[in-house]
Amino acid sequence: MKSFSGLLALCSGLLALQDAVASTSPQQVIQQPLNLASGKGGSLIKERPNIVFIITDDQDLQLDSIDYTPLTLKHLKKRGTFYKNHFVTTALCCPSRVSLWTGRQAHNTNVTDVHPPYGGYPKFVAQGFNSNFLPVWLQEAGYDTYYTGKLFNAHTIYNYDAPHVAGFNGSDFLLDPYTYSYLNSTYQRNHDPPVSYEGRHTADVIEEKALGFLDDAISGDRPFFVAIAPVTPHSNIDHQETLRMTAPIPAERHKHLFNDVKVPRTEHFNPDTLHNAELEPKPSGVNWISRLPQQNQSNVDYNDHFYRQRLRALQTVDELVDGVVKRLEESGKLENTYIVYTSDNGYHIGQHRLQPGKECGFEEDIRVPLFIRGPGIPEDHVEDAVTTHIDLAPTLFEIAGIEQRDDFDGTPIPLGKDSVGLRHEHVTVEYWGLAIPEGKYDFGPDNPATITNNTYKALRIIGDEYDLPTHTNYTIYTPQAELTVQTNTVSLAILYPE
Ligand SMILES: *[C@@H]1O[C@H](CO)[C@@H](O)[C@H](O)[C@H]1NC(C)=O
Ligand SMILES: *[C@@H]1O[C@H](CO)[C@@H](O)[C@H](O)[C@H]1NC(C)=O
Ligand SMILES: *[C@@H]1O[C@H](CO)[C@@H](O)[C@H](O)[C@H]1NC(C)=O
Ligand SMILES: *[C@@H]1O[C@H](CO)[C@@H](O)[C@H](O)[C@H]1NC(C)=O
Ligand SMILES: *[C@@H]1O[C@H](CO)[C@@H](O)[C@H](O)[C@H]1NC(C)=O
Ligand SMILES: CC(=O)N[C@H]1CO[C@H](CO)[C@@H](O)[C@@H]1O
Repeated sequence: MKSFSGLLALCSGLLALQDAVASTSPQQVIQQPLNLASGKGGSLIKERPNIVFIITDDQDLQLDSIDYTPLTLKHLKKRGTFYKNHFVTTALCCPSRVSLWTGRQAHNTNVTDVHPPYGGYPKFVAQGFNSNFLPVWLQEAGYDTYYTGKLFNAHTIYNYDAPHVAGFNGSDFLLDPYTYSYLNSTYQRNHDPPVSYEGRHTADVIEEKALGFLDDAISGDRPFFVAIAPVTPHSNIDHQETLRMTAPIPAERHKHLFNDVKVPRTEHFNPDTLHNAELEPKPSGVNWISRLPQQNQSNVDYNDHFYRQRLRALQTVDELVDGVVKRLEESGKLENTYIVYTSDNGYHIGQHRLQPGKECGFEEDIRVPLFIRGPGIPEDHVEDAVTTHIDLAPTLFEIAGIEQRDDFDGTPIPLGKDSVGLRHEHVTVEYWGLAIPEGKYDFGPDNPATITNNTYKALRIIGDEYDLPTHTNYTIYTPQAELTVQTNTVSLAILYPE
């Protein structure tokens, strides 16, 4: 029971923080009103801003991926705001995307996995969200809506019409089991049957589809929402008997790039047991992470290659951003369009000795890029406010001039430089189930490196005077069980007992 008082101190600290957070009612979140076009009746509808939403797959912020995408930096960071403290609430594609498009935490969507029974497209439908998520709401509010790319996992060539995804005027979805096949993607347009794009690079296919929908949207009479969801830089998965997740495959024209680039050797990269100047030996993680073996040189070299393949593959997204901005500019719509750029979750490669992957509560996994450019958004501005994926649907409501919903867990994020809104200082991070090493080492459901019970809840807390927690770990004893509280510069996670 040595840490019991520590537990009390820790818990009361957290409770105090939660109280502080809870006492901030949505009404108190004061925001500078956006300088949106106003008018009467029909003209108001006409002048409402357009939204283009680009969402990449597994793109990190912490491993510096954005530094390698100069066009995105030029168009979105320089001409817009970079939200440097933006987090996902669940570091896994499908739960994160459902939270994003509904504005709710995963414990409230109950879509907590990538496959049924706990997640995937069928679970999204079963939870009633197909008639109750962002595109449906935007359409009801007068927007024309379009989507191309990956929507959710377990959205397949078998279930795409049972039912069709609702809420879009035009859609062309990547479908499993070919979603992550960089050279053999399969798409399904509107209510048509699936079409295979064998032999074409996934990036070229989505660029064509995205610009096509953008043209459709631009030629319409109503304001538009166009979502573009490339699968890049997710691992490549080809449909075959034995599942394998390998490095992404860049387009031919980018294969030669970045030969000397390596995963940033930050403090937590493949650490020795005594990896830092702390006074006592300290594994850089707890629970199963503390038992990971240090990676040997061949493994580190492979992971560096994996990293370069991600950066190379991302070049196509960079080109896509450029193409989208140019098309908007040519049409005269750029000035009245918000462009949002983010990813569904982050990614780690070698930090804490982890093989490439996500699903953990570490900074690499939960921090993702967020850029917003558009009317009233400060240019070349870096925003410190803590923002999360569940805030994005509320933010788009704000942009579109729609009244906030009672079932949103998130709140609109500050969009203007002078926003004085009270912001939350915490992010609720939650996760259920597996942690899967991707890449060629330790992959596979039967490999002991696949962790079946990586379930945790965590609070990541950042305020003006604190950035909690620090490099500490606590072992906590409760009447029920021993809990390990994981703190790793990162997030404070309660890992369920082993
Ligand atoms: C969440 O979904 C799972 C799987 O269908 C189900 O067993 C569970 O009861 C659901 N939880 C809630 C709170 O609805
Ligand atoms: C988009 O769909 C909505 C809802 O069905 C409809 O009202 C609107 O007219 C459609 N827009 C176009 C351009 O067809
Ligand atoms: C490519 O995908 C199609 C299905 O869309 C499939 O029939 C074909 O076998 C795949 N090709 C390869 C090489 O896997
Ligand atoms: C390096 O580590 C990997 C992963 O554990 C292992 O498969 C491989 O055999 C090791 N290579 C050497 C040269 O020790
Ligand atoms: C967690 O999973 C491991 C196997 O990955 C298993 O050995 C262990 O018993 C599990 N612990 C709990 C609490 O389920
Ligand atoms: C899992 C882990 O890292 N546990 C360490 C937490 O810190 C104590 C000392 O304060 C170590 O004894 C544990 O090994």
